[in-house]
Amino acid sequence: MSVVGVDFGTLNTVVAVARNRGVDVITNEVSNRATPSLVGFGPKSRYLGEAAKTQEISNLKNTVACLKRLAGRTLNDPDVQIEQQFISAPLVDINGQVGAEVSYLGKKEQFTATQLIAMFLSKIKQMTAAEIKLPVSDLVMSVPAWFTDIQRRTLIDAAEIAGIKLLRLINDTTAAALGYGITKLDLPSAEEKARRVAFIDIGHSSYTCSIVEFKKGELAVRGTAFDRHFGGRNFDKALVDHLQKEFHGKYKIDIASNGKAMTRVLAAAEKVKKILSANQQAPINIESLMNDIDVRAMITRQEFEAMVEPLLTRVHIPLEAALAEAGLKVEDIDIVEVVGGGSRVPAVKERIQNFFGKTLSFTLNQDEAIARGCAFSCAILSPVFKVRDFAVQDVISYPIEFAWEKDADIPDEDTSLTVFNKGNVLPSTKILTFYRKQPFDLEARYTQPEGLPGKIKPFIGRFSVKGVSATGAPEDFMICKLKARVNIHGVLNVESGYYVEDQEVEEEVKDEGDKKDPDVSNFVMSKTAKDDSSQVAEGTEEMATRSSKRRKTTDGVSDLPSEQTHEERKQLTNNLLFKAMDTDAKDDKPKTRKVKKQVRKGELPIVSATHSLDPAAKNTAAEQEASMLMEDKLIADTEEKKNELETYIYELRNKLDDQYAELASEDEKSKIRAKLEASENWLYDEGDDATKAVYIAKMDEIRALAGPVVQRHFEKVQAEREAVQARVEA
Ligand code: ATP
Ligand code: K
Ligand code: MG
Repeated sequence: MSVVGVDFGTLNTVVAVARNRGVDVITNEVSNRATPSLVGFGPKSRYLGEAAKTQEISNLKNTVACLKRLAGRTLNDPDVQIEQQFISAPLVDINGQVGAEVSYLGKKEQFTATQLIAMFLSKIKQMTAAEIKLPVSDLVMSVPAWFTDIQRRTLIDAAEIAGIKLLRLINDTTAAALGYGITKLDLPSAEEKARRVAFIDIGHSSYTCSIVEFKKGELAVRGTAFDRHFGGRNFDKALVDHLQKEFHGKYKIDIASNGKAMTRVLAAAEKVKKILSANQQAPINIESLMNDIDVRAMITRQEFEAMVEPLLTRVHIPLEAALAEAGLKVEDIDIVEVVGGGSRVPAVKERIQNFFGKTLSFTLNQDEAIARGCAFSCAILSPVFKVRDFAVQDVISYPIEFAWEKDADIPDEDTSLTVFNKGNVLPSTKILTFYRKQPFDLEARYTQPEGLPGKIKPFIGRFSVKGVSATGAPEDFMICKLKARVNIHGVLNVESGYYVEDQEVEEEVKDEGDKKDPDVSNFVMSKTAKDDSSQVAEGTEEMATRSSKRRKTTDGVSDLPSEQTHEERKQLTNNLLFKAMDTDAKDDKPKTRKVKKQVRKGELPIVSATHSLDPAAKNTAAEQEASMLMEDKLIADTEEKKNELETYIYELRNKLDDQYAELASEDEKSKIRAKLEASENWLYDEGDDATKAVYIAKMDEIRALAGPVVQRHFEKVQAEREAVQARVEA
């Protein structure tokens, strides 16, 4: 069993694994510590990761980049039109989801974003397994904090199609914060003031800032803000726009009219940008860019900074917003940690530094911090690994409301309520109470559609509550309790339902008022004529509360689901521990009193319709992925056998003139030479595209013919070795 963390980036993907000694970033098949997030298609197989990068320039129409930016999107989303500027394969609509049309195995094929991401994750899985020599299943992957429910579900589906068990989708900056906190031994204790760190991640396409508070053994995100269209590629684009004009004037060519030229200039621009991070000027030289024209240019840092000024003026916006959400001021921040390749531009660092008025900290590895944080998260969640306990409390990025139809029996009922607010803790569970006589439906949706990325729709899911009837409860209403949860992936579900009845029970009297579990709060959705909410709080006030994480609760425990996450199990153990300690401390008999309580009477089945793929579609996609993987492997094996044959022919021919020269008759030699020549001609002709079995058979034929000579040579070497041995021993 392995413990793996993946930073799935727009440009590059970094993989870290937890081993006994700590967390290491692994290298891929060409010894790189980051793998291009690319998927390509060819006449015989797919090209994934590094292979896609190698083929990219000659295979533009069949190469798909920026995979994660396509997750959960539709073709007509204006954000997808932006992506098309950076993706050379044509994007298409596939039943309402964006996908790409490519030529694969000699045919036009269309793959959805989910499938394309699954292909890449499958590659990451194989690559990791090959490197650590262990099968890969459990994994934690990072996502931008601004990913919505549909985007997260797309990644979860893709991971499942790739045969990966995703233990958690964790926000990028939260992962970096975890990696930071878990390795620090000097964090403030519970009584001390928390350490406040701003984490800033600027990648290839987006920019996020989170304000995080640390204490020993725990972190809590206080506020997160982002710019979804701010990253290294926007700086590259500014350079390309400049070069396009310059080349048009100087060489009378329009690179925008030529896909290959455009891609080459984009690659050159990225290089220039990187050089300018450490130098005052950088040259560009591209041979035969188009129309046989060689182009050259020189860019100074000053010129570059002028070109990207519109971007630089946006640097402070997410920083301000994150602070505002956290309710803090610049002076409250103790440390500013910066990660992500896009933050290496000196002018960007300068703007951030000016904003905070303090020297930036780079104690984390800028390219690897997020992957490492993911691996730590995986280690904490995985049952097979023991690590120092570290509690992670994140926040919800967009408010979520539930809506339902007015019940004819309850005239004054509201029909919607915001249940999760922006900034609420994540994960978070809320118990919703309904008074109903018949089965009913709930719809969950984002409260503020205008705040969502691009044209993502506010709809999250529809939940049908079954098994409701007019029985038992006061005035024949059934008191229905629904458990709505934004889980550790940041995905919303109505996880379970049950109904309760009011009963009188004997209960112990506590000295101290029990605090409510912050993750589990109760909402009465409907006020009935006979509203019994003696111990169930009204929603609005509770929702605004951000309570401390450590909790002593007795009530919340029964509300936890049967299939608890590892984290919840640990929390539960803590709760039980606290309870035990509380009662142990008292010598005298506990006092009791009679109270009215709601007692759980039975389950209410929930039927959910969400953006997740249905199991049948997921199975089909998984089978398709498995068969493409087999095909790729067969092609790779065939290629390997062909190369072996080629090498064997070459080596045997050399040996015939060298070590075999005196061991074979002229007749033998000419027969073997003839066979080698024929085989070689065959290889470059009809044998260029043969099957694995045919290459193996060819090799066997030559081996059989050369066998006697090889045997003689073997015996000769053996005899010589024995002679040497005899001399040494004499
Ligand atoms: P995202 O987080 O947006 O999904 P990502 O994780 O793939 O993207 P990173 O790997 O963090 O992105 O950063 C890649 C970006 O960093 C690229 O645009 C790259 O050109 C840029 N970059 C890397 N090194 C430098 C440098 N020395 N100077 C300027 N930019 C750099
Ligand atoms: K990355
Ligand atoms: Mg990134």
